[in-house]
Amino acid sequence: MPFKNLDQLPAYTTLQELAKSPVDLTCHGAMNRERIRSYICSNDSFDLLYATQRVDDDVLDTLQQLADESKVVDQLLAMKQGEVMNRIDGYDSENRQVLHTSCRDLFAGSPMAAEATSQAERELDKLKAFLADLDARLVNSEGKPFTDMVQVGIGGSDLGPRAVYHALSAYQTPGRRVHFISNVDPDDAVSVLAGLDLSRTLVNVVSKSGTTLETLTNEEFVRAAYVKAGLDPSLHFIAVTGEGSPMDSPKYLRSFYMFDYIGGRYSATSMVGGVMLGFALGYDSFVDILRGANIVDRAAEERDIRKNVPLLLALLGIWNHNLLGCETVAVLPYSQGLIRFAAHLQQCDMESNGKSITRQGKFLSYQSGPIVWGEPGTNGQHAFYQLIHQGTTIVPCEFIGFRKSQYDDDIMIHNTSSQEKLAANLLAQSLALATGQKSENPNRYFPGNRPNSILMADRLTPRTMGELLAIYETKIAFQGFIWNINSFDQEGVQLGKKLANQLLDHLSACHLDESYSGISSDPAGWTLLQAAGIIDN
Ligand code: G6Q
Repeated sequence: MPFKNLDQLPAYTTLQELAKSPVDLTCHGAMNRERIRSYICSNDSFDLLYATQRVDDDVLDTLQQLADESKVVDQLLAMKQGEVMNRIDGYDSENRQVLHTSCRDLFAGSPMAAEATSQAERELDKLKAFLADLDARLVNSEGKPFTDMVQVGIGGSDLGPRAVYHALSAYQTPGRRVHFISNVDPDDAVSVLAGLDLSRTLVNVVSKSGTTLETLTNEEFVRAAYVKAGLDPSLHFIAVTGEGSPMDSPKYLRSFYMFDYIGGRYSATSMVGGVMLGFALGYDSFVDILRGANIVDRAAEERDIRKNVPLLLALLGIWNHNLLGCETVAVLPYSQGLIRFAAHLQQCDMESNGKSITRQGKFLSYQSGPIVWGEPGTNGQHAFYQLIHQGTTIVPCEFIGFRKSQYDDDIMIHNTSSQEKLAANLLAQSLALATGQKSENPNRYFPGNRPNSILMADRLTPRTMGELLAIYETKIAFQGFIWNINSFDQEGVQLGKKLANQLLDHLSACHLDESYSGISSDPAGWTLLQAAGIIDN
């Protein structure tokens, strides 16, 4: 499929014209009933309310044209059918398929990438058997059931799964808890291990490559704690890794596979998330997450942008970023469960779309991915919302909210529940950002026209969490397709890793030979080690 650059698409020129005078949301009556009620896009559980974006029908029609001209839905279909999308033409690259959607293409009869889905099914069967064993007979050496799991992994092997675990802790199997060690900072491992009864804890080591420094170091750290406690690690340690990786070894109690066509940051619905989430929530809840994700994967095939939530979200993002010139986007969930969701999205979005070259290896002449950040509301309101309302930088906001709480345990104060207070705050922020406030007093003046949208569902459940994950994964992929970049590699993380290894080589040489000096082979690195006081001058 020939890919065009964003600025080669005729619709982009029209959008540039339209962006000179975007709709003014601060005008009296701009946020009218008809606009609010008609600018809603719904897919299954989620409604996207976007009347508070600076778009009108002309802009939306032209964004539709942009979607059609870039063949963005065809590109998604090609991805899901197994085309090699992770590549840069004519240059050495990962050169892989991108098939995270195959992990959840289990419900529609005929999967789009049959071989990948049958591999996912095989791993799911293994997981089901393992969880049944844990319920029935798999116990520790003293015959007691396992109560805790520590997931050791980093990046994609940590952020997505951890975000989902926190989001769904309300549905946790009683008596089971999960903990995470990701950072190579020894304090991370020490503080997590301190509160645990290791004899009743499983350790789930997750690394697709089986070579990641942080993960292998932390695995050894935790193994040493088991040995010190007189426990046999082979009865506690589980692996999730690529088939044939250095971690694909019989030393583990159980091993699960993930495959090279699943990118780390897109792997929460593979066994990377599955083993831990299955342990914490039960097998059926994990399947519900997959079901939710698959519903969105299928809804994303819709070509009408007004009926396709991830596509509309992607296009609104491009409108704000490339046409209105906003540098960042804040993701603001009004749900405490989503406390780690922005952290997951920071990786998923910025590692995917923080690129400067096209899929043909040419430098981009327009902006690619924005800076993504966020925190749950209403806490954020008492922190950084000042800047969002009155600062000199315009920050488009993506609010996420739910009509009902997870625990259904609430309190009425002044005739409203806490959940209603939460929802009212979300809607009020959205409106305030859009309409602003006129005032003679410049200190109390709110400029308004600050674009935002709201993703709203009934309740945060395993299924809606799966939907939310897939909405954002797909939004990110759609944006990458339109920018004509490869959203599925991460070469930008390699240089730092290489230099860290070089510095570690110096430190290790110093431990072996006190007279060692790296000044001639690596003057900058060696001097920096000295300047930072890591080695003596
Ligand atoms: C994600 C990246 C990266 C990766 C970690 C961990 O898309 O590839 O964040 O997930 O570097 O890698 P391993 O799973 O191989 O340890």
